[in-house]
Amino acid sequence: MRKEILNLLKTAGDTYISGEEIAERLGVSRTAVWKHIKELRRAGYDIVSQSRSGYALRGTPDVLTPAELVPLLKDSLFGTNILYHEETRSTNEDAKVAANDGAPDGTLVVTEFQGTGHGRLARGWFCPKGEGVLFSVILRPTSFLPQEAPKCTLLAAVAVARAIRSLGLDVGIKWPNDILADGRKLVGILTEMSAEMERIHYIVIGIGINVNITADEFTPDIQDTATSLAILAGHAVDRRQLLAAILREMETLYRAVQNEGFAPVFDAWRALSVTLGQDVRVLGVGETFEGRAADIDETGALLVDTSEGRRRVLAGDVSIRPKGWTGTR
Ligand code: BT5
Repeated sequence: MRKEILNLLKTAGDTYISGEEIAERLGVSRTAVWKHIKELRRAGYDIVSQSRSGYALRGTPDVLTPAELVPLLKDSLFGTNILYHEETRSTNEDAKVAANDGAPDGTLVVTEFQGTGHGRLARGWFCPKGEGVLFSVILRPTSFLPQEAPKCTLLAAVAVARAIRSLGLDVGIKWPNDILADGRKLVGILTEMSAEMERIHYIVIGIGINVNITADEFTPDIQDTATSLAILAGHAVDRRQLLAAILREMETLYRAVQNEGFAPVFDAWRALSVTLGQDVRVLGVGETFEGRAADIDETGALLVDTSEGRRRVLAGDVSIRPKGWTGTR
């Protein structure tokens, strides 16, 4: 009911709508309307009232709730099943639980805060409450095999990079799973999968974006390596519109992949890459080497030309640094 009242207020725009009209249109009592309005105000909606004219919506809270996202994701695959948690441990963990319980293709898990958000190799993902976009999507593709799942990281990176570039900000993709601006990390992507040899049960793509975090809010360990959209743009960025734009890009690419395979994703990825053509230092488990990042192959692996020939680098077990890097992983 609260969602319906909110929709009526949103549709009315600046004009007032009377309690009586709301009650009539939704088939409830005026007291019930008044109670829901009180609840909406408590949730952060700025609803003004005038005794003769009724109610009008003047401001919405900066939240990623279904009430805010559904209108932006009409007819979208990722708008059909939204699981929202104001706070949670990790949206990837939530998504895996939901997927094991049968959540459908396109399920979106979104939160304002993660207590134990994580990246690859159990590394942490940090984000103050309400200042990032933290979400995971569940995919149940039928058109490709488990060994192709890592390519979904490239798909997600292209979608996020495109949505951010449409804000007029210059970002590039660092192989395999980071989006960088000014050489600093802006976005992290973590793809996980449950599968048998020949069949994917589900893929979970988790994405963390630094949106309205200020420089002094980053923890000391990432102060010199992280950045946010607000830092780059010089103003706060609307998280709802950004998330909706990313999900639209992801859906377009996902549908293209289901129909024609990953070739369009690879082409787009190459064009947005800041890794290709660079001299890199590859920090593997127990081995380090240098070379020039030449391309990605048809599996999404990075091809690095070294003095001893071409090496194929798989995601998940390496860090890529500029040539000559002497720091630690
Ligand atoms: C990643 O891992 O970059 C993937 C991060 C994915 C996070 C999302 S949030 C929603 C979903 N739910 C989850 O639990 N995870 C996903 P990796 O390449 O391993 O990088 C992790 C490293 O990035 C950390 O060890 C830090 O050094 C650094 N880091 C942590 N938080 C950061 C931030 N906000 N901005 C930039 N760098 C950060």
